[in-house]
Amino acid sequence: MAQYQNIFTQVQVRGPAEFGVHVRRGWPRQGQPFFSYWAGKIGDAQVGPVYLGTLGVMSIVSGIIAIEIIGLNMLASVNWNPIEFVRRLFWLSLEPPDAKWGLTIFPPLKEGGWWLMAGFFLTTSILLWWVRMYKRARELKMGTHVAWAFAAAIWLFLSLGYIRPILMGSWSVAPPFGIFRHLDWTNQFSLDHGNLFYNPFHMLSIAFLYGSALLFAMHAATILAVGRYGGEREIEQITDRGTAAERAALFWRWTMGFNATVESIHRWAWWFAVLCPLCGGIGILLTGTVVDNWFEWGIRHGLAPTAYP
Ligand code: 07D
Ligand code: 07D
Repeated sequence: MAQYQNIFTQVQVRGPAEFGVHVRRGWPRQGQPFFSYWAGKIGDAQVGPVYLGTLGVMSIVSGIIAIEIIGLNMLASVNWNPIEFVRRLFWLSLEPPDAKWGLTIFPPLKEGGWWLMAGFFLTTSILLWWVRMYKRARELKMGTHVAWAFAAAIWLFLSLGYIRPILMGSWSVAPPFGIFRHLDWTNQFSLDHGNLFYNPFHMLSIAFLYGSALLFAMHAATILAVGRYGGEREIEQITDRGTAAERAALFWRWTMGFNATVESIHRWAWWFAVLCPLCGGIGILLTGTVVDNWFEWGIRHGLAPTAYP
């Protein structure tokens, strides 16, 4: 029995390397494929070839420039001492321009200019990666669901670092590039605007975040639980009786009266995941622009208590 409770892939089928369909346009795929036993434990044992393409290369180069700017600024902040850099990496940060610079595009480099430049290259990198995902999906004649889900995350990213600062008239309100510093920023954001918990879009975002984890757990556990009947081979499972898919559906119908279908569960998951940053971005854009203090807003709308007993 215990063998069915495992979380690692047990069987690795090894054939000749698979090259996939012919690439109609663009670059040839790069790299000789090889097989990795450990990759096979968590996914496909075949690694590569990979499609790099112009967009991929441009995105990676932009990303490297962004990381380079952030890293070198951090290194400069510890007097170019590599040991201090490693020791204090989590606490180091590249900060946005001061409020006095407003939306200036070229503030002095050491007063936020580097932050703007890093932000530009990071954003370029992320947007190019989005186009790459879209185009790769189209090339394989797939839907573009992955790209649109990624777009929802990009929406939150742009709301935080680009759109809201523009609406507020200052880059200074944008997040810094730093591991722990961006947590301080997140905390300060909530304090500055009177407790983000009373922002209904933060509430919705949290509900979809928690919901995503719940759906992911339910779906993953269900499929693993019918693994002994070939549950992961979804296609031949859909129509036949007595299959893993039917058992999985019956399990939920018997436990809670309702069951998703093999298809609909993925729509549930997609929407929950997408709505988390989508609602989040709306909540962020409303903060400081339409609503300055969410606690006071909450009192006005009967959400927050006027006095604690
Ligand atoms: C597991 C997929 C892999 C991705 C990983 C992240 C980098 C950053 C740093 C160059 C789930 C790779 C990290 C490339 C390198 C430098 C300086 C995704 C998985 C492993 N955060 N945040 C983290 C980012 C914001 C918040 C961790 C990015 C907002 C809180 C990591 C962004 C706010 C906590 C990180 C971003 C916010 C974190 C783990 C961009 C409000 C944590 C992320 C571009 C939404 C947690 C120390 C993770 C932590 C954490 C990255 C934005 C809040 C460093 C890239 C401004 C409260 N954030 N974050 O696993 O441990 O994501 O922090 O918008 O507690 Mg953050
Ligand atoms: C950051 C989207 C951008 C990421 C992109 C990825 C790379 C790396 C690397 C491949 C995450 C780019 C990737 C560059 C590539 C590799 C290796 C998505 C991002 C494009 N909150 N809060 C949320 C909770 C509080 C605050 C969302 C919980 C406090 C702020 C989420 C609690 C205060 C913001 C959420 C809690 C506060 C948020 C984020 C509990 C602080 C936001 C959703 C239990 C004291 C953000 C409307 C997400 C938002 C956000 C959860 C508490 C502040 C649901 C559970 C009250 C300022 N919070 N929060 O998907 O949207 O993020 O708010 O206490 O901006 Mg919060």
